[in-house]
Amino acid sequence: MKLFSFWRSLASYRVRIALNLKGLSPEVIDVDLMKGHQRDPKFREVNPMMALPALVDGEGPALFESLAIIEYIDEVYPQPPLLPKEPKARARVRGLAQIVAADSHPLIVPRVREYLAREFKIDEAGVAKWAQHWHQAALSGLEEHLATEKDTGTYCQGEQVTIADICLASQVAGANFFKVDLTPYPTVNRIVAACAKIDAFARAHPLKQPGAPATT
Ligand SMILES: N[C@@H](CCC(=O)N[C@@H](CS)C(=O)NCC(=O)O)C(=O)O
Repeated sequence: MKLFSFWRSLASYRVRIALNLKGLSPEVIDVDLMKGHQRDPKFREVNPMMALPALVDGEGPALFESLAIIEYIDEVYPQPPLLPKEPKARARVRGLAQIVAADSHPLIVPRVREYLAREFKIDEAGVAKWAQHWHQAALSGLEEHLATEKDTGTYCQGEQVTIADICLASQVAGANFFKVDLTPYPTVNRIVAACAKIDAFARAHPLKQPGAPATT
């Protein structure tokens, strides 16, 4: 198994957590997003969207999109399960995960920030404000769900670690990269702190990967 990844990539972080939870240790191939290596023709053959992560399990072509990869891993390596059994609980977990992976994260990836700067001449502070805004929008929605819904427990969905927790951890890591004040989101913070105590989450953290700085 081969994982195309980069320390700072939040979508790769999500997949690293899932792999760790399943006890899988793929060969890691680093694609340096800060040097634009995702646009190299060789990587474009792996993922035509020029984005991380990509996973090759056995024969290619590579799997792409973090949530699709995580559900693949969960189907092929079912223990421990990353989705609850009950249909409404599954929909809730997928919904929480998609607030992160489908609504918020796509707005702050390097290609979007680079486009804002290049095409609209938005300076570094303006781009940071953009990223903070979309982080705050997602965190507010997540906090409201998690603080008010009876299904919330130690983790997003009761006592089971699910795809929602994986995505929540990536949202908070990204918010820290962009210096977002996390104090308005106590339930999010509580759940992410519980996840951080799990080795599979802790080892997968962006700042624990080779090439990462000590702090951002
Ligand atoms: N929706 C995709 C996001 C993929 C994505 O945009 N990944 C970022 C890193 S977290 C990336 O490689 N970006 C490259 C770029 O924006 O140029 C997923 O969840 O896998």
